[in-house]
Amino acid sequence: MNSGQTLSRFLRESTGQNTLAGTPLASVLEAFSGAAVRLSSQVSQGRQLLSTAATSYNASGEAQQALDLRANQLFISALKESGLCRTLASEESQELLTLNKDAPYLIAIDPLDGSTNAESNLPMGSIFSVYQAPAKEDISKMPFPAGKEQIAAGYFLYGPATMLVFTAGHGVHGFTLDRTTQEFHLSHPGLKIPHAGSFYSINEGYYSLFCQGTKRFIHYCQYPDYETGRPFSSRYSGALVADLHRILLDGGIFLYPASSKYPQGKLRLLYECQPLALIIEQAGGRATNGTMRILDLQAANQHQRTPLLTGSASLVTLAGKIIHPAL
Ligand code: AHM
Ligand code: MG
Repeated sequence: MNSGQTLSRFLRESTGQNTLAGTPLASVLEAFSGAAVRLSSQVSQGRQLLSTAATSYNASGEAQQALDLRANQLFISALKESGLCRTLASEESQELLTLNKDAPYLIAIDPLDGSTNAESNLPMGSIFSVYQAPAKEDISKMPFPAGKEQIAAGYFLYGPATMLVFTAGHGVHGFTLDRTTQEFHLSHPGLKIPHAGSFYSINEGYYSLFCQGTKRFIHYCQYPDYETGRPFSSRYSGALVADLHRILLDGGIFLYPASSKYPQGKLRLLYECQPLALIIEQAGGRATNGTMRILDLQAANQHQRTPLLTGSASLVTLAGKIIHPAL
């Protein structure tokens, strides 16, 4: 894999171990990247800073901003045009959508993650997940299988630069958007998360709402210890994609645990936690809900929430033991 190679070339020309090139899955990734390039340029135009009023509410009861709806539309039309997405689950659509009858893939997306950052001009992201559609689908049931059945997953990070990080089950690759050419270039081939790390990422404002186990783990992160490099540094941006990206590159742990405000956690299993769990596992890390592997879970409905602990393998294992010592 050539560092600097463009995404279009990577998706169209087979070289070495790249078995993705020219496949229908590569066309889905092209559709995602086309929509994300458009979204990235809209985010950088700054219209969200001029008018931020919420226009409606999504299935989780959260305010939708114009940018959330725009992002949803961009991904839906790109996927529809690809002809490859049978069923779409989106954070911003109440119900499952059928885009192309008999198409080969089921797709789940969070079109604009961390959109409350929009009005502060802070990072945001988009998350996606791809499954093979079953031969026959019982439309009365949730068609999405357990997270470990994902055939690809990725995220776009709209930060100072726009990045795509994805896996199609053979390692994790990071591409960076060159704004002048509007092309993604391979900047982070074969990403691996450090086995340990010194960042922890959690909304500590909810401290009093956490269970004793989560409070114990926060104390662990804060307690000085030369050997493990503690106290760890705390980082929390309010955009999962941005926080997780730092953890992927530098090591550490991201937690969005259960609290008395969100007894099931806040993040959604299907289109936030499972795609990110696949990326983190492919990079050598771990992702659990505290006791169970995220990729072993199957969403009972598309907006189901789950607690999430993810990042460096050693820290996620330790956090599970500290938070749930009896298990
Ligand atoms: P969103 O997809 O509606 O933006 O919600 C998910 C976001 C995550 O990006 C972030 O980690 C979390 O919500 C922040 O929530 P909180 O403000 O409760 O910490
Ligand atoms: Mg989100």
